[in-house]
Amino acid sequence: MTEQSVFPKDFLWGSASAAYQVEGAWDEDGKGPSVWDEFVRIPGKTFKATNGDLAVDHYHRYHEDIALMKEQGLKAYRFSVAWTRIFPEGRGEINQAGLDFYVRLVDELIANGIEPVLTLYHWDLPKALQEAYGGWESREIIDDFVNYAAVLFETFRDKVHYWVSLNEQNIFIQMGYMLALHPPGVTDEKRMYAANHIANLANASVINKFHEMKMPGKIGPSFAYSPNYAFDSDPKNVLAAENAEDLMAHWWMDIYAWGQYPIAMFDLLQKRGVAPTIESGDMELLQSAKPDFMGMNYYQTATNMYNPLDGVGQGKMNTTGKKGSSGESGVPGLYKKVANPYVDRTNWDWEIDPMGIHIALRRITSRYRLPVLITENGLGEYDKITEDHEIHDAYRIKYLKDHVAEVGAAISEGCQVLGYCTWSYTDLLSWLNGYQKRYGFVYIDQDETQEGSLKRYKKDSYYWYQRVIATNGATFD
Ligand code: BGP
Repeated sequence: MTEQSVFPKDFLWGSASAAYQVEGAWDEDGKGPSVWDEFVRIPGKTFKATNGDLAVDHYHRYHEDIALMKEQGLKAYRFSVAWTRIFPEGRGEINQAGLDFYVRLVDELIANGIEPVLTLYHWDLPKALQEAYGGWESREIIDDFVNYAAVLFETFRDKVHYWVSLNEQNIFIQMGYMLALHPPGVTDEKRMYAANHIANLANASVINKFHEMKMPGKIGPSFAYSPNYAFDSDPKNVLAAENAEDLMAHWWMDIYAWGQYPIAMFDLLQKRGVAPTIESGDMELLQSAKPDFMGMNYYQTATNMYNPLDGVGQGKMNTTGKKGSSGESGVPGLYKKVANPYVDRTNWDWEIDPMGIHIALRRITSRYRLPVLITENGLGEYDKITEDHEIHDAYRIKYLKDHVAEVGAAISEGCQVLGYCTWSYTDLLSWLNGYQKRYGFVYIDQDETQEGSLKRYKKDSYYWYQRVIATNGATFD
């Protein structure tokens, strides 16, 4: 317990979600299909073939969900807009019924004193754009994305003050174009870097549009940052960690903040023939776009070792919740990710490293001098509900408490942190891990076969966060 809060008065104690993972109503009120609506229907793609058709029915129950937020004292709620509700085909005519849902949602949040944090893109690309021109692989997407964003900017100009442009570009690009675990299910390094470059241009264009429209508020991307450590002080391992930090983190964040690709990695990818094609004007555009903050999703760190040219490549991911079922992975010649002997891990083999969030904040602050909005942090676990409808998630409280303490420490060292959003508010669909991996403060009665009443129950962590918010982080024990 700390006596005095180090958190600024207006600190955004928040929680987050994403449209596809909570809303359901996948084809209601004129919504068009997204690439995820299609992908989940391909056999073997998601855990037990779970999908977001119904999700946790937030589309119809947002009223009740916001009432729970209000009771908890939540200061901010981060959600994403489904592009396909606004433009069922990704472009063309606005679907007013879809836009109206978000107007109601935002109004309800504001009426309850909760700051809306709006994510423009959390992976549910309109299927029509994927089919028309290959989605992120075509520069045509830049105008369509800007046009879609501009509709939201105009609609919510005086209501939404915090905007996230792209959620975890590093994840959706790598999962979509290299690991084939997300749509469009491609494995092609050259295409991955090409699509990523176009996503960079779209991100920069949207940020510029926001500033050109003189929007009263802040905008930034949300990056999934796993700070890289060296396994030990063997210089080979230290260099491996540098490689990993350059290729897995600076590759995106240097572009967001500076409009520059890391020198060594760009050179290497060029020699290997997979670097993105830079057209004239691209770098000028990237350099002109200045985010107002760096959004950071933090879950874990990555520990690295030297990986020879004939070393490990992509390893097995644990999407089943069987601890220890993931394999080593890496990039031959650059680094490989190994288990950190100093930290524990979750049942999905995500390393639990609270000090890592502190290190992440320090690194971003020193390198980019940008404020940070923590847009996600949380623990995915199995939760059990008792007969009295209680959920004793002490492990989640511990996880969050330890992370919040480290955020506080980083603030007291001079990092400017705008807010902290947990992942997630209610339990929700985990893209590849189904409904059994739970993250919320609010338990949803629904098992991994999607059976259940969808009733909401408060977990112990709900009350814990309520106290944290009430004392502005002065008390988190
Ligand atoms: C982030 C995503 C979220 C969420 C979270 C938890 O990468 O932005 O949408 O899913 O991770 O991940 P998972 O559901 O795989 O456990």
